[in-house]
Amino acid sequence: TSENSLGEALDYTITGIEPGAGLTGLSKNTLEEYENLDGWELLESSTAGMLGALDGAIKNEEPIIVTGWTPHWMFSAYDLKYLEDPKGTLGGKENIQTLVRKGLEEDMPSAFEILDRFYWEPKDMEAVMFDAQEVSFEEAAEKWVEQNADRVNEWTQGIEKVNGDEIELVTTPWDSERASANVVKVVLEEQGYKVTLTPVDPAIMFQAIATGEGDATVAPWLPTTHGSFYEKYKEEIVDLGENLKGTQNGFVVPAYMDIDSIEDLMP
Ligand code: PBE
Repeated sequence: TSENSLGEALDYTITGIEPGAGLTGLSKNTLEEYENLDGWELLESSTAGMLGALDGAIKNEEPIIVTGWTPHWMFSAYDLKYLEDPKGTLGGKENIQTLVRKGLEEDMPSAFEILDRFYWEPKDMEAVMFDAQEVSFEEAAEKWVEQNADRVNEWTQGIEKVNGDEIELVTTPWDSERASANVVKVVLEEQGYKVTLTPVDPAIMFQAIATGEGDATVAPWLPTTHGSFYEKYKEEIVDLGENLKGTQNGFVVPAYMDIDSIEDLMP
C-alpha cells in the first residue's frame, strides 16, 4: 500500500526535537497510543536539526514528518499542514501560562502585578519572533514594547516603580518563549527591575519555580505539553493563569504529501 511505501521511504522515522521538550514526550506517547504504529520511531535531535531536515526535504520535494508547533515561523516559510490527531494525544489547542514562586507577591508586589496582567495574542508573539530572525530577541522585544505602548501601559498602569530589585525569569529555549520572556524582561526593566533571564529545559523550569530558585516563568504550555510537570509541582507554585491562548503541537508534513492524519501512517 502507499502507507507502507511512505514508511519505507521515511525509514519509519519521525523527525523530532530536543529530548527534554514536552512535545518529545507527547510524540513518543502518540506512537504508543495509536495502534499499529509500533514500527515508527521518533528521532530526537534539536529544533535546528529538525528545521534543517525539513528544509532539505522540501528543497528536494521529498516526504518528511516532523514534530512541529504554532506559533512558529516554519508555517510562513513553508507550505505545511498538521496531520489530524483524532486521539488528541498531541494536545490540541493549548495555552501558555504564567507561573511564579510562592512568596513573590509579598516580596515583589510590582513585578507580581505586572506578571499577573501580562497577556498578549499569538500575532504579537509572532511579530517578535519574526523580527528576531534579523536582530537579537532583546532588540525585537524592545521594538515591540515601543510599538505597543498602549498595551504595555495596561500591564504597568498605576504600579509602583522599584529601584534595581533583582528578579530572575526562567524560560525554555524555543523562539516563542524567548520572545515572551524578553518582552516581559523589557517591561520589568522599565519598571526599575534588574532582570536575569535563564533558559532551561521545561523540567528544570518547573523545578526552579517550585523551589524558589527562579521567580517567575511565562513559558509553560498547558494543560498538556507540560502537564506532567504541572501535576508534579502544582502545590509548590502560584498559577497566574493564561498569558496567550491558542498554541498547538502536532506531526507536521509538507502540503504536497498526500496523507492527512496520523492514522494514515498505519500499515
Ligand atoms: N515546544 C515549543 C515546547 C514548548 C514550546 C512545543 C517545542 C515543548 O515541547 O516543550
